[in-house]
Amino acid sequence: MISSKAQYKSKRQQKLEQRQSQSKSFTHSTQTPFRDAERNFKSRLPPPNFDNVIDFYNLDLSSDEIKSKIVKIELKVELGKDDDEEKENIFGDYNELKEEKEIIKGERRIAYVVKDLPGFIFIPNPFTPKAQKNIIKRCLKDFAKYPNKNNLDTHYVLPKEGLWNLHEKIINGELDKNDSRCVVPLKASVTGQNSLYEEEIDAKQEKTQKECPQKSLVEKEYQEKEEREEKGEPLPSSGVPILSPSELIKKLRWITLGYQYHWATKTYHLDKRLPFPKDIELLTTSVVKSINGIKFYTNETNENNDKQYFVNDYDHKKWKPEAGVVNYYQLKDNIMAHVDKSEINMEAPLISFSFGHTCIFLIGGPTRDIAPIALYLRSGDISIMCGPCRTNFHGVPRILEGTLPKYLEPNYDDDPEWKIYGDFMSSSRINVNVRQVF
Ligand SMILES: O=C(O)CCC(=O)C(=O)O
Repeated sequence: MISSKAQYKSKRQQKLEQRQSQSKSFTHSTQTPFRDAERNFKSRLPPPNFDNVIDFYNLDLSSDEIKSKIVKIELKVELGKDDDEEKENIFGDYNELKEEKEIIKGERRIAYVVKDLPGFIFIPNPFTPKAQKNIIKRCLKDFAKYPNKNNLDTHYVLPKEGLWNLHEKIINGELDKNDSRCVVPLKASVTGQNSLYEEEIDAKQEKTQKECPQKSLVEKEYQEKEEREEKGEPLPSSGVPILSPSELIKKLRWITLGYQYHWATKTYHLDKRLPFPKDIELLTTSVVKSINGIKFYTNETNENNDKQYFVNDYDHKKWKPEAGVVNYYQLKDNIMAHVDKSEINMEAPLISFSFGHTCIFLIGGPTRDIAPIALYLRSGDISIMCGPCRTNFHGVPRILEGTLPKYLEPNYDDDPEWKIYGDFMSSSRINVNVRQVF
């Protein structure tokens, strides 16, 4: 007897599939094309359709339609190449890059553009594994701590030394399990709500009072609470879980660099400007220099049927990286369609670096009604949005499991220091994106 596969599906599974297909047909008739694309890539069952995702590393395997849209261009200057030859290349040693050819497919002089997306530029990974690891370490150890703001600040009293540093101490057995730092206290406890850790806060308060008798911790927290209420920001909640630094580090979603961002009003705190990290500044300056003057023909024509071209004329001498966001994704995370338009200077490009697992990146047009293009962003890849593309909707609907490059795995080489970072990266993707505000 020939059996159909459906016969072996459990009732629960059949119901689930029925519900999903019903919600799909509803979606197609009522949702925007951007939302449709997001739903496709977020779907676990049935799995997404990856047919039209642009893979810049395997263009020869792409459909003719995709091939006809992509143009390979030469960057104006080699990335990381400085007039001062003695200076260490911020993308890593070029000889090392050549030796690692099998795992690093990018070169330092090429980029790709998409004809119907003028202003979007893709640079395949120009980094050595070592340079990538250095930036990942910076994102976890140095950037994810005070005074940079992050998503956990609202609810937790974060350690000044940084969550990552405490996590490292715990893993390395350097912290006694009774040490109070093994648990991150909730802010709600100091603003009068329930918490199991009030004793700890009391102890902290006593210490603060000794060090700074004029201002107790409670007073400071109340002041912060009032400020948050005035600005319409979320208040600390006692309903969030109480966790150790090692558990909480996996809940880190973003931090801000340079001008700190106020998410509730979508504006920058002009009074909270922190020095921008030099290494990230150097990376972006090199990228902006390399794309200054690139030109290509788009798919558009004018009324005389003349082919239109796009030229990126943003002068790299004007580039000032002033604000940045580091996004930390766990495998199930995503970022929905949005436009980054809080900057006063919308002429300057937005530069974005990917590290760790591969993601699906969607980039559309000025509204969600324009169907987005989907592409893979792998570790080390750089994407740039400038010109008309600077205000286009974009998002990350999916991180792809099992795509961490070998050289970022915890035990890939004999670097004992990397092990703990590699463990974190086994379920993560990190994105660093940088903007000029003025
Ligand atoms: O993770 C990415 O590649 C994009 C992040 C992004 O769109 C954003 O932070 O605005």
